[in-house]
Amino acid sequence: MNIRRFLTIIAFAAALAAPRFVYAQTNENKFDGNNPYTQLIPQPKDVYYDLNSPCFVLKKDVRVVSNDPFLSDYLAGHIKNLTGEKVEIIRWEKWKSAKKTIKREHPVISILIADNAAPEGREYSLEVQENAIFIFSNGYEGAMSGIQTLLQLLPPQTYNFNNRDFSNLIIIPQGRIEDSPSFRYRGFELDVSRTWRPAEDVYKVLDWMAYHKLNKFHWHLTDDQGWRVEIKSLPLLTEKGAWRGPDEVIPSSFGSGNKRYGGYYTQQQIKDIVKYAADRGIEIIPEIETPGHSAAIAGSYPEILCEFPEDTSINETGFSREIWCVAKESNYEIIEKIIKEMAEMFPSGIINMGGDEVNRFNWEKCPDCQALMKKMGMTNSEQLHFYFVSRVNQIAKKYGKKIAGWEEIMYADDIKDNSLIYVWHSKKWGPMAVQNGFDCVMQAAEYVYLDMQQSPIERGHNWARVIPLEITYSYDPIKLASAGKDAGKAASNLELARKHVVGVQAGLWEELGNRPENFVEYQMFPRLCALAETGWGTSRTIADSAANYKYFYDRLTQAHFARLENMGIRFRVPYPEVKAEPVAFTKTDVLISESYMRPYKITVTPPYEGAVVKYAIVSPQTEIGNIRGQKDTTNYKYVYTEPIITRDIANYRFATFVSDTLHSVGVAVSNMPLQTVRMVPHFEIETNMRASEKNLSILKEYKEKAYCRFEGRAKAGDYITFVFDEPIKCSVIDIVTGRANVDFYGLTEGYAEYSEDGGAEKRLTAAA
Ligand code: TNX
Repeated sequence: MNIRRFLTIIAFAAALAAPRFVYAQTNENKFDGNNPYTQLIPQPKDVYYDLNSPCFVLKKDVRVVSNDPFLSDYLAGHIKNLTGEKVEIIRWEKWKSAKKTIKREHPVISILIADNAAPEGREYSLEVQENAIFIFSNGYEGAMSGIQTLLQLLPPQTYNFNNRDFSNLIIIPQGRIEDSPSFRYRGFELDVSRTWRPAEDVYKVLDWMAYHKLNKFHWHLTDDQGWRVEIKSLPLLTEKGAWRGPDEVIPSSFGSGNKRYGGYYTQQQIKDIVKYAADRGIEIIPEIETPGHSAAIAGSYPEILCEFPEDTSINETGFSREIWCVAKESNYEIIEKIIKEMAEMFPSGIINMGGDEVNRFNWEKCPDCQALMKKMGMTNSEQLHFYFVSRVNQIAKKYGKKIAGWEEIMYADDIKDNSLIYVWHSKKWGPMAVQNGFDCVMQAAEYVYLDMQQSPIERGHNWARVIPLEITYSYDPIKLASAGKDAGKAASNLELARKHVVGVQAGLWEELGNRPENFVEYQMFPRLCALAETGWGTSRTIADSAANYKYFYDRLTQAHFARLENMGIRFRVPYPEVKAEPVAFTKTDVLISESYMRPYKITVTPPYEGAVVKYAIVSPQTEIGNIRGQKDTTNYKYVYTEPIITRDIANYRFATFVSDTLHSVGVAVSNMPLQTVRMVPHFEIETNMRASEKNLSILKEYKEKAYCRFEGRAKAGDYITFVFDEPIKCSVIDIVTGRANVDFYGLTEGYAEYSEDGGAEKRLTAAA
């Protein structure tokens, strides 16, 4: 292709289409509801616009011209959601020869990929003129990013493939964007082992990533609770290792209950998904967990384990003792079989071999591992891990792959030039990785582990911390990786961090992914929008961090929520703040209120401008938040418009509504102790299981998150009896086992006995 000539033609067409105009710089960084250039996520690098010149008008006769067939189809498909009509696509070659017939009344959107097409130092440019839009990019990924920016300049229905409400007037003001990301690696990791996600779900995730300019999908395909990728030479991995439940090689866990649960991707499905991702500018980096987190493969091929009487008990974090024996040569042959087939399925230059949380208990008992240690002159069993990683690295190299792994693999020999380290304990391992010259992806648990709770009343882990949106948005991977004990050290680390931190990634571990429905989306969004901006390198354009966050939050709630909704994402909606204060007694109050319960005034602060808050009047026991992930069946009937005066402050629940069906968790008055808003009947506990008095007393605290730790695992016949002073009435009994917020281990079946009106006992059975 003659690119120079093409550019000339475009310049010519552009000159015909509109007079040149002066662009205004948007450095004010303020959201403006009438200006789409202030509504983009991630915020591009350089944005110019002109609100005074005639706008580009998107009409049904718009044409897409491109030298890339997929990209033109992709864009045309999204535009059709707005116009309702098939968009004419003109291939570049044809357009070139037919240029004279292109008339001014046909708006044109052209996408051109060519060397040096983008402005210096940028990956793409997007220019909107009166009758034409141009995306110029040096490469495919940049062109995809340019298209994503353009989609965000259009109405949100462009993401809605079920849209039937076509608008006649779609306009974009004139403007120009010159853009490129700061991090070349902008990733999202999904664990499909703990909760099985079929291929359709993965396709959706890839679409959502592309919309946010995320370009690496780290696919956590294996773990203790399920092997999810077909390996033809090791068929038992998916015949057995993909399933858990009664009589399966993997016991039930994470609420999969007393039934067979699981699934896996066939090689053909994987290849299709890899292609789908590549079309959207996304590289898939697969992960096979070794040598720990390997109960699924150990269940299928027990010969990978050390040879001595096995202790298969698991501890409560699910980090099992079933790990690969390091000393068995045959194990490296099995690993080679896996890597060979993985290399055929995944074109990525990287294969992630896991390496986190290796429980070395077995190695310390295994005579063969002990002999190997002796032979190699090792003094610590951790060195066996490094030995294993080096061996796996050699195999990966044979298939042209770099090895990636969690930070724990870092001290293995000879992997520096052929590895990528994933840092999850950022404070310690971020600086350690960059100081030791390792390229790394920063996946700092305390900012971007999307399995963490978004607030204390919502479902999720919290071991890293509770991670609300602001925390994810404040993520600064370079700062974390360059932290040093003194200022001088930090400065020199900064250089190293800039050099070695290749990117950022958010991760969604799925121990708690089984419910409620759509929990993946709930945990991903909107926190992934914040991560997208960190990855793009524009999350701290304004020096004042509060103003910076406000600009993001305005773009998100005032513009991007509508996009997410049209993408079909059931994202997490922020809940309102609800406070109550006592209202002065009046004479009539005293008269009517025998219990002397004071009236209160409840005031609600909506979580963002324009948010609709609705409320319901319920029983005081109604759950607050969604710690247990049950479906919220509350009927939020009333729209909140002004403060409510009531004596029954315990009976009100409030939720933010984005649409009739998408709303936040329900919350109660937050500034009163639970006892004030709930009735607390007194009871004693009897049990045959062993626990300290202190632990048992926790059960009586009436705190949703409190739990009692018993000694040892529960067995059939164990019981806890709650003996209430007086009969109590309730409509629901929840039986929860596991840890606080994390009701995933322990029992798969249990029952509660209760009686109605003190009569014969009835049984309520439950399977977890
Ligand atoms: C730690 S992060 C793990 C995962 C768990 C996760 C839960 C990492 C490398 N290992 O196996 O799923 O915590 O938050």
